[in-house]
Amino acid sequence: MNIWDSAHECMSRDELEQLQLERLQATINRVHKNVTHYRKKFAQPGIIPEDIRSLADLTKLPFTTKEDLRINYPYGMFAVPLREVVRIHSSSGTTSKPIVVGYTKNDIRIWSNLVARFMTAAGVTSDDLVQIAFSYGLFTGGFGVHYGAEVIGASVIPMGTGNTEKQILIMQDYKTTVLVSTPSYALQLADRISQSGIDAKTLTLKFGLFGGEPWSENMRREIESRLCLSATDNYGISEVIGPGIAGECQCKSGMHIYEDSFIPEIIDPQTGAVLEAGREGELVLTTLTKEAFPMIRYRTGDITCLDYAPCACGRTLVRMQRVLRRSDDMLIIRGINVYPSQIEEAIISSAQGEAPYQIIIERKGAMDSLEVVIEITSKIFSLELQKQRSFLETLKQRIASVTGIGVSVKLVEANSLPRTEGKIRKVVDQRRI
Ligand code: DLL
Repeated sequence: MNIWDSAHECMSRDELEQLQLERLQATINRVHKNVTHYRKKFAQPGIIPEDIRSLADLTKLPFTTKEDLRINYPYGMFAVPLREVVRIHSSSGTTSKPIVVGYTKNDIRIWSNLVARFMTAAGVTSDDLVQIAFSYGLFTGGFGVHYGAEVIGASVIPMGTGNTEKQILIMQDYKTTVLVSTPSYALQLADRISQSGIDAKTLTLKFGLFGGEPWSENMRREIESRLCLSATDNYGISEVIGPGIAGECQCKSGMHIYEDSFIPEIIDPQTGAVLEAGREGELVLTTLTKEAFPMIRYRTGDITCLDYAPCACGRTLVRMQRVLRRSDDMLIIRGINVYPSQIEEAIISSAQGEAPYQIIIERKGAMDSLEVVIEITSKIFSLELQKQRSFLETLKQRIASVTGIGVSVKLVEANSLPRTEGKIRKVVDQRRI
């Protein structure tokens, strides 16, 4: 089993903790000096950088949340002047404004090498042809994985998302050996491949690297058998870096977190208390090597647990379990983060007031679909049919523009949505993964 950076992936715990402490102190110094938000936040409990003398002192620092990033939109959390920033990405899934993240030249170099780690761990080498079916753009998936694959020296096919027929054609003709996508898109590809009468065994796929959304062991088995490849999980979050925070090795028993670049903590999402190793809770990450956009104790909202036991692959890095669920109400639809409150705001502004509604998420075949069902209020009822139609159309467009996903919207009779103790369950997620 190849290891991309054995010097950092196989360190002894002592060496690793020494390196983490040095990098943590340097990071805290830098953000204290360059980011007003952190300076003010640290001042509340009266912390100065010199107070961080051991890794345990990290818990003295306040958490950073999505809300902090939103308030500092767009560049308030940057720790370098914009002239040093060479790339900007953003994260979906907040109400109103997205979150803007930046990278220096050195950040891109480090990021690419982190991606190269999980790709190598999954089995990718310079001999491979890597088809990337993540979107290229503000989303960190496409470019993030692309640069990592190039660092390995693999031949990259930058397909982007969608265009499933063409993806399959290219897979056949270019002899793709590695597919990188969301797990749900891999299943969609598998559906189309079998519908087209193609025998997946005749394809040249060896590895599938999947991430960006939750999936399960069942899904892994299904993807592996239907696409005839070995499937591994990898984890990332735009606010922290993008893909390249953690990835599975071929032992497939948890994702190694690149601890020389990120300190993971698990907290109780209700109390914020740090939990001991092995307990399930919310993952909190602190970056150790990022220049443009360092994150101190960022609450990811992802529920998982950490395993420090040695792994047969030889890496000494802690492993995080699959993301079990979210600590908040964020939904991931076709790889895009969506908050129900974004949809609610669109409904209220289109209906010019409250309207009872329900959001229903289903997986039809391998495809996630989201339907918004709205009860007819007297305001909507009083509209002529033509106006009702245009209300639905406007609402659909509004939701698509704030969330980035296409949805269907339908009107139903007043009081027809099921209620428990008078309340409508606003989000019904019927997906089985
Ligand atoms: O999804 C970054 C990424 C791109 C990761 C490509 C892996 C591959 P965001 O759009 O900011 O960034 O979404 C981050 O997606 O907080 C998790 O809830 C979820 N997520 C990401 N990877 C996994 C995974 C990218 N392997 C949010 N399993 C995170 C489960 C995942 N959930």
